[in-house]
Amino acid sequence: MKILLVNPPNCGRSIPEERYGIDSIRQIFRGEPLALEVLAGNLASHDVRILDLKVKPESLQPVLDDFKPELVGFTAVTCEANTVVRLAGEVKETCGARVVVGGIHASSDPAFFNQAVIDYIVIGLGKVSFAELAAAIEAGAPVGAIPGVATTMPGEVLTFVPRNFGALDLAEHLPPRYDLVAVSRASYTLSSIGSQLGMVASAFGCPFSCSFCCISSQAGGRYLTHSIDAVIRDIRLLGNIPVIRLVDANTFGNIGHARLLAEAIVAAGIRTNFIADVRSDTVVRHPALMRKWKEAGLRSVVIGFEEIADSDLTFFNKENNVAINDEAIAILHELGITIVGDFIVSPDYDDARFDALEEYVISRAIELPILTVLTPLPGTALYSELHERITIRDLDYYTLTNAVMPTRLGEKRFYQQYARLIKQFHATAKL
Ligand code: B12
Ligand code: SF4
Repeated sequence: MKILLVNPPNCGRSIPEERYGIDSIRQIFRGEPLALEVLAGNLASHDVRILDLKVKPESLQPVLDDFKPELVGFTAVTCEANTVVRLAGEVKETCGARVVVGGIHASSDPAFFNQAVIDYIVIGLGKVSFAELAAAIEAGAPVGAIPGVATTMPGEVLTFVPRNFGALDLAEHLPPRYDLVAVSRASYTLSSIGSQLGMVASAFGCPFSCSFCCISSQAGGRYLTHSIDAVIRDIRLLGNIPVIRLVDANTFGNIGHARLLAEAIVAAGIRTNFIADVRSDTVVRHPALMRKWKEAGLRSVVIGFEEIADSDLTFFNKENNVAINDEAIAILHELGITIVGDFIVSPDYDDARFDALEEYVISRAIELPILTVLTPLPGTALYSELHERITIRDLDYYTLTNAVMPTRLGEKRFYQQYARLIKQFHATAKL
């Protein structure tokens, strides 16, 4: 069967830009569509192509005309959900292919895609369930019994059999099809250091449940790791790439596994720079592990500090505190590992809280601070808690850079302060 896997174009709307002409917040993100490469790895019996609309935004129509796919799969984060529905409509009009949607938004809020232009929704890890779906479609067999796959029924309540995710869902003996995006490879660069960036997955899901986070929907709340051999194989498949982003939400969720992986990278003679996500409490409890990883090439870590007061961290169910965050910063600086620090700016921020955040980030010398606006993403615990306060429900604005709830400061002032901090932090940022 001819299968086209589509990465949607950079999309999402910006309130500060549309209402106040502040155009410095919106960013263009590019990186290889690893989810689609992973899916393609388990579709060997089909004729599969990957189309990255983030690289070539206008190319859907010509590819549909030329390839004439029978099955089209879209991935989508929340701010891409409306765009994917629109593109699915184009697919239906052009070639009538069956359309499947998977990824973060489909997994967190599957009912959103219960629409006429979409045939199936894949919830959570899709490498095996999508292959089962494709096989069933090809054989003309019923798909209703495939766990993790919902058949759309517009106007009715969406039902599906939940999938009990486990190691088999990783099908790790089948590597990602990195070759399918070879034509776009040159554009997968890390703009802050101007070098090529490759992506590798070593773990899925996360054992924690922070209230704002949508990751737990991916593996049904479980934390699964790839075998060491599979990770080393994937790193090698990328060839000579100077920076590798380990895309896992939490690379160090299993300490023993993380230790063995660092040792295996060194033993394999792999020399590259890694960027990976770690929790601050992991750094504090396991500084020796961080040292080992530094030796294995860990250049930067992404840490969700989120907030600068313990009460806010408790509100987010972060199971962490500011003292631990500070200790982790000191350990990482001592090791020479740069820090990409994620902070969440609440719409409740007043001038004093913006100033406090500014003071915190500068005093801790966090190399690359990333500020997002607190956004209750559909499907998260935070959404259930705050959904009555939400005033903007158009998912185009769920880029994590818009306030979808009323701001305490005047709206213009809020975005001016937000843009001011981003500009200031990025002027001195390094990775
Ligand atoms: C790499 C990455 C990117 C890359 C590449 C993404 C791409 N498609 O081009 C880039 C840099 C481009 C990117 C951009 C953005 N990202 Co991003 N990104 C990630 C990251 C770190 C890893 C994703 C990944 O590759 N995982 C590895 C793959 C193998 O796993 P997976 O994606 O979960 O895929 C599996 C299943 O979901 C499923 N599946 C996925 N797609 C499909 C499709 C089909 C058809 C099927 C059947 C199944 C399926 O099967 C896969 C294999 O099992 C995640 C965080 C995380 N750790 O998940 C954030 C994340 C997905 N990003 C996020 C966000 C918000 C963004 C941005 C809006 C920017 C921002 N403010 O951070 C932009 C969106 C672009 C835009 N403006 O339009 C959020 C999404 C939250 C949400 N609900 O919307 C996440 C979760 C991080 C976070 N802050 O919480 N991102
Ligand atoms: S924010 Fe990080 S630690 Fe918390 S649930 Fe999400 S991935 Fe896990």
